[in-house]
Amino acid sequence: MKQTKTLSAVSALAMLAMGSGAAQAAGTTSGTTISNSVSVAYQVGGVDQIPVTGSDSFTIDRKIALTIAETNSNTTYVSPGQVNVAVAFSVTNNSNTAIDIALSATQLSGGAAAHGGTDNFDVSNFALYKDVNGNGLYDAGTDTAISYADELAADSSIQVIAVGTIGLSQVTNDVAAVVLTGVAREAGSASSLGNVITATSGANTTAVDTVLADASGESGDVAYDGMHSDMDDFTVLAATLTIIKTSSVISDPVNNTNDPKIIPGAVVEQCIAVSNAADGASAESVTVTETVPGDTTPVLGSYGVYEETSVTGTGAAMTCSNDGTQDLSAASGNTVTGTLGSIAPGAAKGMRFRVTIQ
Ligand SMILES: [Ca+2]
Ligand SMILES: [Ca+2]
Ligand SMILES: [Ca+2]
Ligand SMILES: [Ca+2]
Repeated sequence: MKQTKTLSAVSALAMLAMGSGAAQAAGTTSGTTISNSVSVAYQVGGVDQIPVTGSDSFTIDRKIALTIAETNSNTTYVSPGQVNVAVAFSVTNNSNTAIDIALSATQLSGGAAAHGGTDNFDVSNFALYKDVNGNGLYDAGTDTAISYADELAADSSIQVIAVGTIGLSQVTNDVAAVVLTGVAREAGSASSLGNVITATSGANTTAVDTVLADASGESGDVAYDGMHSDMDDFTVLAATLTIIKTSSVISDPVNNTNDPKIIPGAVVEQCIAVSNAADGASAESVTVTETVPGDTTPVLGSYGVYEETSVTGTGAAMTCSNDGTQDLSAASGNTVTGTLGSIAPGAAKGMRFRVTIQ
């Protein structure tokens, strides 16, 4: 007997689950009519009578909710001058009906950023796009400008990207903070932004009533206001180069290399040491160009330029380590060029060349 009861309870549950086949995280779709029937059996004089039945039905109201969320929990590192940098957000409809979501991306003017640091600059060419190929990056010709999510179905999401350009003068640890705010709107018609959604005031009615059920966001919206927001940011990693130039006399026509002095005809070796700050980005394609003064002549064919992969000393005491590779073609006329390549954060390289005093 007990087993029978248990079985019937299970199948009743299964039926319920199947009956609400559109069941979703947002719950039963608004406008759905749920009917309850009841049957009362009874006997008179020991004989079963025709049961009495009754029914009731009610309509599911609208729960309006939305979530704006950055798609990763990190800042986006950028370089000075970098174009089309992007931060990505998901826009989710948590309502039990399709809605439009109006979207506005703004930039903070000062204040705490989401991932530490304080907002201290704005990106330029700031714009919001639908991330059509979902890679979190801006792809010209693929990603499309967007100002609202249209006819977003219950429980579905789109990804958008806020895109901008970093100024060339920004320095390491500069932060530009971005806010994305979504406002729930009526789905209205396709390809147009629907009207503002307002909550039903007063008592429940037999029609489809509306309840705003959104949470409070990260910037400027509260719970149950039909809006949601989240913040993200760009953090600059620049390469900060320091250049120290030193010289030493190698020989003169009188003393040769024995305590030489800088007299006409003397050969002077110059070192240009270049270091990159430890807290920034790698400096790439580093090229050092020196135009030697008019009273000197580069020692070209016989000496050229030595491109050094390290230096000795730090800061103002940096000088060439003499580990360089000779490059005989690195000078032309009075111009001497050292091609140093990449200098990693915290690393230093140098170039050495010689001039003759006229
Ligand atoms: Ca800013
Ligand atoms: Ca993209
Ligand atoms: Ca619409
Ligand atoms: Ca809210």
